[in-house]
Amino acid sequence: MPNILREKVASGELATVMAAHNPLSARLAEEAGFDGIWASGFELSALYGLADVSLISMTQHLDMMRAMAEQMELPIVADIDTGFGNAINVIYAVQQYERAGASAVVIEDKSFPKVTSLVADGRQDLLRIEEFQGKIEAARAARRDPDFVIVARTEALIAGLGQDEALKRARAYEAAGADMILVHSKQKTPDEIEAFVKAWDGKAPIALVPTAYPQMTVARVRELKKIGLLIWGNHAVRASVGAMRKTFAQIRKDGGIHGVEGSIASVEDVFDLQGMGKVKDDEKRFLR
Ligand code: SPV
Ligand code: MG
Repeated sequence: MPNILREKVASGELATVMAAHNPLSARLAEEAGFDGIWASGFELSALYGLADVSLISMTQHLDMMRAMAEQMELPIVADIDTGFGNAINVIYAVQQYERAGASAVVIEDKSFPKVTSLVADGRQDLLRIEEFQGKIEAARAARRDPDFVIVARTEALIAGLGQDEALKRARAYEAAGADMILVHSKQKTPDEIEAFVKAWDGKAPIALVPTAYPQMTVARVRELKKIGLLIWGNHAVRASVGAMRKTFAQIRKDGGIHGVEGSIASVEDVFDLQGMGKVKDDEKRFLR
């Protein structure tokens, strides 16, 4: 199967992917028209009620990613955090994720166990540049399909090390063979990221996760150029939390479910998302 994401990267187009944490949220992202799915570690951790600090195992994340891949054609960008250990762990992870149907993996330059990026005063320890280059090279060596996209993510700005360090790391990771560079920032405005994008002198396209600076729109990203991948990082789980909290509170307040009927999805809507129509057709064809 052609890697649609690779084709977009090669043609200099922008791909916009939405976070998902299970096949249902991935299907809703597909329905909304996004170019792909971000198999977010933060979202899956939250789903288990756990902090995004390397508590979820590779198997848990991989199983969910595989369940999504089995149900859709959209490319999946798998968030594999630090690669679950050193370069040896990265080799195994890349083999597993590629086989399970991912189109791309994002590996970040933090030490294992990592701490979620956007938390205030989070402990953010970065690997030595050479060590992370080894992990990128290991990822390249492990992929079977040369079109499988390897994204190197630098957390230099998140760790407060500044733009020079972020650029130095991005250049080193491109030299190690990364297809794309993800640079993350938790500044509340896009200034820090825009400065990085303007200063970026590499050939690899940039990937952004503008969660902390929501003023960054698709239109602005196109103006800035150099950006190949835009990740809406956690909007599936945040939308669900908001909707569930509101609905549950209203049911408690009303002493019944009558008040929420108009604002939640109908049972028929969920039947459609589950493929119940096909089950009924198949029953007619095959059940005797
Ligand atoms: C994720 O969604 O898991 C990410 C993005 O890696 S962030 O949580 O902002 O680090
Ligand atoms: Mg993550």
